[in-house]
Amino acid sequence: MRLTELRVLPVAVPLRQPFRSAHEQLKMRQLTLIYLRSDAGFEAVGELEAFTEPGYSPELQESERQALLEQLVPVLKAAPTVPELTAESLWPNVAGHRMAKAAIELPLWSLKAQEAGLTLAELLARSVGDTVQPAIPVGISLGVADLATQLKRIKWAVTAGYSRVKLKVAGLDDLSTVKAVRQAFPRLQLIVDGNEAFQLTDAAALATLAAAEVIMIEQPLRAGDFVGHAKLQASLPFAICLDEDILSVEDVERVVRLGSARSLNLKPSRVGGFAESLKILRLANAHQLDCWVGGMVESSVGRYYAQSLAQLSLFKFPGDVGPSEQFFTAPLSTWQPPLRNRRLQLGDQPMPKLTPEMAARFQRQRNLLA
Ligand code: OSB
Ligand code: MG
Repeated sequence: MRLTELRVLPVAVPLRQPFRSAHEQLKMRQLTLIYLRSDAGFEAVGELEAFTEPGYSPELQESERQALLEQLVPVLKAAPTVPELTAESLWPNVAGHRMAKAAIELPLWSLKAQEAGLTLAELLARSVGDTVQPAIPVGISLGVADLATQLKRIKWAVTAGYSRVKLKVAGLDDLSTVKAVRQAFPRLQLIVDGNEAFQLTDAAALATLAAAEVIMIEQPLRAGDFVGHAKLQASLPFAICLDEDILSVEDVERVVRLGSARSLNLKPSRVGGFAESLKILRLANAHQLDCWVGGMVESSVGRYYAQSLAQLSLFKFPGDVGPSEQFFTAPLSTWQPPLRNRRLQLGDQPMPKLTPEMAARFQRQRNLLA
């Protein structure tokens, strides 16, 4: 496959309501869309999913856009024939910048799927010898809020067809909210996301969440603290799931060796693309680490990639991959799989196309491969 066009379009999309985590409060989602065209005339759009605040990751929308424009695109321009579809083989001499690499690597997989006459999910499944689920149960991630707000949101989410709820917490004070939610919803599949807000000395307080029958807690401690997470996991009766900590398959090897977690939140853009995601999925599966697909408050463009990955049968637990309308009113693409009969219906969705307005904005951008 040879690339003939690459165009870049920064956008800012307002959120319906602010999304709060222990890291930040998100009101406006800045994204950079990447348009690719191959010599066979196929088109795909990717999305740079870095944030503008440095809490979740040191990779920022501006720094990664710069890395993409100044480091990644020149390499593609010099050698536009795409070799093996891994960030490693595409940019062997560029360290880090995983979200920038993923913004190009993911749509390259979409181009390859189109060339092969497959859906993206089918191509991903073939690469690991797995099958595709045409419809999947999905979860929803709810930002930090008071009890009354969470109860209202959960009622809406259950009615809308979500199968599992993730409550974000920003500290010990929010644990009582989780327990009260359990009282109101005795049968809800419930998980908690700490986004690094806790310390090892909070272990006993966190263990009280067992009474609320939470299935897992995501990233309770600071990223990098694999040893601390192993100690905490040994003292908790429910699973730890790592998110911020997992940037590569080597991080998962460390989790296996130390026992830092029993579950992984897998985000293709955080780990630098699908090739690394599939390596992680294989390793996690070999070691009974329960892997599920996370979200990055993506537009429908980014959700297409996360949802296609989540279609693999290897994923057993509902991901944060519901419709992007949860966050945004104005869609950027035609990719809008409906949540019906408590399943996201992905089986009969045609490849996403940009809305005419977005397509027109792209055509005015320079072709960086010309
Ligand atoms: O910690 O999983 C997280 C959003 C932004 C940054 C980090 C996280 C999240 C979410 C949202 O939880 C998940 C989604 O996009 O639905
Ligand atoms: Mg998380």
